[in-house]
Amino acid sequence: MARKKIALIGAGMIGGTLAHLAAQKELGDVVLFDIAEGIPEGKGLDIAESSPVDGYDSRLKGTQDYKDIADADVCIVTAGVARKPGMSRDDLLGINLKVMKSVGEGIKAHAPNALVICITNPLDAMVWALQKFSGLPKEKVVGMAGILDSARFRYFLAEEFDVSVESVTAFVLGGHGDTMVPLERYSTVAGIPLPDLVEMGWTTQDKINSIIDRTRKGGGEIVALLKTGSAYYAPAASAIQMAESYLRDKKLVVPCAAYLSGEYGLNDLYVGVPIVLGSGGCERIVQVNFTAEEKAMFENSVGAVRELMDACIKLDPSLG
Ligand code: A3D
Repeated sequence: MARKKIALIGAGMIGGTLAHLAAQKELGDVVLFDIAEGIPEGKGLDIAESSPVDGYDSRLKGTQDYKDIADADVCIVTAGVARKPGMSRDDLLGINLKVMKSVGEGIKAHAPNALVICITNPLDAMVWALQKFSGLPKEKVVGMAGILDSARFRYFLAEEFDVSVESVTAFVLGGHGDTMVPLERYSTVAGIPLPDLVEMGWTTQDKINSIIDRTRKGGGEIVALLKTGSAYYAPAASAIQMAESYLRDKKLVVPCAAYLSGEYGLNDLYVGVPIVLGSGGCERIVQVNFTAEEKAMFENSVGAVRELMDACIKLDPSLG
């Protein structure tokens, strides 16, 4: 059986980490594409030189030519600019929208059958624009944010309870940003929901509230520490989980930015919802019932995503 091909569009901090993880897990051969000459070639060669030590056979190639991504099975898009301290994700919109246009056209021309996973911020608006620019089927274009946001939530909860991260599940919906919606009653330790854990005396509601706040600001916390860019290890790990679920048809139920056509009463937008991710791409959208409070938070988050989409349309009326 021929190896799968993973194309990484953008070979910066996340792109390089994606290449390393994809190769180590032997998900397939890896092509790193970037406009910066030498960076994708250098990272590809450096990672390839670690393969005899680690014992994997993925091939890695760096390029500035879209032809090299031909027939990729998965394209993971991180091209664009990342946040620096003092910047919000939304500040990136103008530059990254132009980048999505060129990336969308490159993927359309050379890898139209791929699953496309967008990571570039501001995520929900960029994945929406990327789908339009590429013209790929909506179920084959998804955004990575929810796995990362829930991983952060899970990590902070595991620390609070002093239990394994594997025993903690978390449920985060909505747009990727400060309006994201962590759902307490669907977040558990070994199936026991957070409100029950508060009743059992494992923690207090105040502590849960501050963990939720830290989760919402999780990206900013890393930006403030790094000073030169944003998070890349956990974002890369999250996107690799999505690629793996698609390539191995695992059908993981994971929160992703997915295109809604009627689900949650919404149309023509991408926002974070739980999906079944298998060989068909986004195979199903899981619709949960909200309490009044959760509904208000979700609507607020959707409003923030729509504002960014409107800003995109102003910059590029072809998206309207
Ligand atoms: P960085 O290390 O700057 O890498 C971006 C790369 O994109 C650079 O190597 C650029 O040369 C390259 N690039 C720029 N324009 C183009 C183009 N037209 N075609 C191809 N390559 C191009 O950033 P990073 O890897 O740290 O982050 C990448 C993106 O992910 C940023 O927009 C971040 O804001 C975003 N991000 C999203 C999340 C989510 O959870 C959604 C988390 C962390 C970062």
